[in-house]
Amino acid sequence: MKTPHNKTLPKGNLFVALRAGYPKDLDRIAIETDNGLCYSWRDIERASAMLANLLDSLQLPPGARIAVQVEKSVEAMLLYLATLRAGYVYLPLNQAYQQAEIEYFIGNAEPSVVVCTGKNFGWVSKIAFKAGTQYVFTLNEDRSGSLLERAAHCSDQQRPAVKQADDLAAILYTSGTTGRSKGAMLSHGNLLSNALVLKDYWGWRAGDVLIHALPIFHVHGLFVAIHGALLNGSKMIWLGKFDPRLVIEKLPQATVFMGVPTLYVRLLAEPGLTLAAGRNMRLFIAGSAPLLIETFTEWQKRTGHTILERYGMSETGMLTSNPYDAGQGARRGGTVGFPLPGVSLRVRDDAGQALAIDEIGGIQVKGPNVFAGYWRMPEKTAEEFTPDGFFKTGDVGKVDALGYVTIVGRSKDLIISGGYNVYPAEIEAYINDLPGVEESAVIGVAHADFGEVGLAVVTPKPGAVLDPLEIIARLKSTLANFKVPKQCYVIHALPRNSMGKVQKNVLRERFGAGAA
Ligand code: MLC
Ligand code: AMP
Repeated sequence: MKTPHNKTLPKGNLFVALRAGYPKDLDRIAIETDNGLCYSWRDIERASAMLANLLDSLQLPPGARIAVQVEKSVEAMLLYLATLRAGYVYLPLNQAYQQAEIEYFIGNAEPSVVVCTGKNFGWVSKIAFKAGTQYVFTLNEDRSGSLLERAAHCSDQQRPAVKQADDLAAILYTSGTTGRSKGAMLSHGNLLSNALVLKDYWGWRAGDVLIHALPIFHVHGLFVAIHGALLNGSKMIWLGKFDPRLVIEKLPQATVFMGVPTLYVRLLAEPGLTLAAGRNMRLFIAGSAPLLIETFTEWQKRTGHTILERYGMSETGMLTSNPYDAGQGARRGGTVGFPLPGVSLRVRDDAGQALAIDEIGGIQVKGPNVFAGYWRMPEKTAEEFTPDGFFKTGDVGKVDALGYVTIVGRSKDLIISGGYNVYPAEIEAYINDLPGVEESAVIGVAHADFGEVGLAVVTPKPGAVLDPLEIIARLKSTLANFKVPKQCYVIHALPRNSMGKVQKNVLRERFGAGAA
């Protein structure tokens, strides 16, 4: 795998670089969980070695994928570290995915190892073995399951695999505009370069403590949060699920918090969020979806802290950030700040021509953090890069005279709901397959809690009678719950323009108010 940034990528195994950040005293607490467990840095070192030795003992082919669909747990994070350590490729999967979704990911990625929960073992192992997977292990939230049982017999000493900057470390599936997910291939160098830049840019320092309240199958929770804490040798207060009251209770013991905007909205709904609660905090970071200016302003009033908003993607890691340091400028609500050091960002019109300051167009990026391409999709990869090597993000925005980037929309037909991406084309394909459905359109509409949610508008085949609640129920039984439209309307015909294209803007005007 060759990227245009080979020469500038930091070298070596990402795990080794993260480990170099651990404190000297390995007996200090690295992770404290919400169910009362404590893990020292030595525990992390030993347990990741044991799991890496287990993977090593399986004699997997080079570049083998380790697909993981489990509940959030420290052990799941250790499995991620072990995969890096053993030199294989980590493939995290949202725990909400159901059979058809998992069948696609496993069929496409052809993992050698699949790790799932004990409760899903029956159907996941069936799919995996059919696709040629050699090993299926289980891992449960309570640390039971065959993975840890097997690893318990392995040595706690392990020499990390030698890795080059371009070697693949992880594949993150991101949904595609045509409805099929694409696996973004991220190398050790991509991930490490981004982690090193963020450590510096966000001023990580001795004594920092991170509240980790995000899922660990996406860039935000898995890479930005975990790499940040490990590289800085910082303790994590580990919450299995986001619970606003628990976060507020833990704030006095922490200094850094990261969340998608919905987390901030839910925290603001708690009377316990006060100046006093946030007194020891150094930094609140938001991203993954647009942060409303009302949330930004309200947060300042209630806590005295200015949220630092940043912007990123699965394919690129973090791209821009508002400044940490007041000397570099103010944190401006409604903007996503400046391109991070090493990231080139430009705005182009549809014909690929450069746009002037404040003019709105497609955001394109280049940098050591930008992925090498989509897994086994060379044509799709080629389409998404410009001839001079910039990645077309699909986000629409502008850069002002001071260099602040603002995202104003998306050219990709994508809904971001509570920080999760939902591609209308995928949901429409499922709806169109339901009996009696002629066609459908899924639109994103504003939502007070999730920022945006999906809403489906469906037309019946001649003579068919459709029940919107039945359609929602059918989708719930097939798709990850966050993808299911929150409402469904049945109408006679979808509005189309003169080219025959469905006018989603007209549907948004007609139905948008209903979901808010
Ligand atoms: C849950 N539901 C959602 C949803 N999450 N629906 C739409 N969008 C979501 N994000 C469903 C539930 O299944 C349930 O459905 C109903 O909505 C209410 O659920 P809830 O109990 O309120 O949800 P909860 O479990 O509290 O989860 C909400 C959440 C979670 C906000 C905590 O969605 C979350 O952790 N989001 C963070 C996602 C994230 O980490 N994104 C980073 C991507 S990385 P029903 O039908 O059962 O009632 C990225 C790059 C970058 O984008 O820049 O960082
Ligand atoms: P994902 O594919 O899950 O990595 O989602 C990446 C997308 O999330 C980006 O392309 C943006 O559309 C969106 N995104 C991430 N951060 C922000 C932000 N701060 N503001 C607006 N959109 C964001």
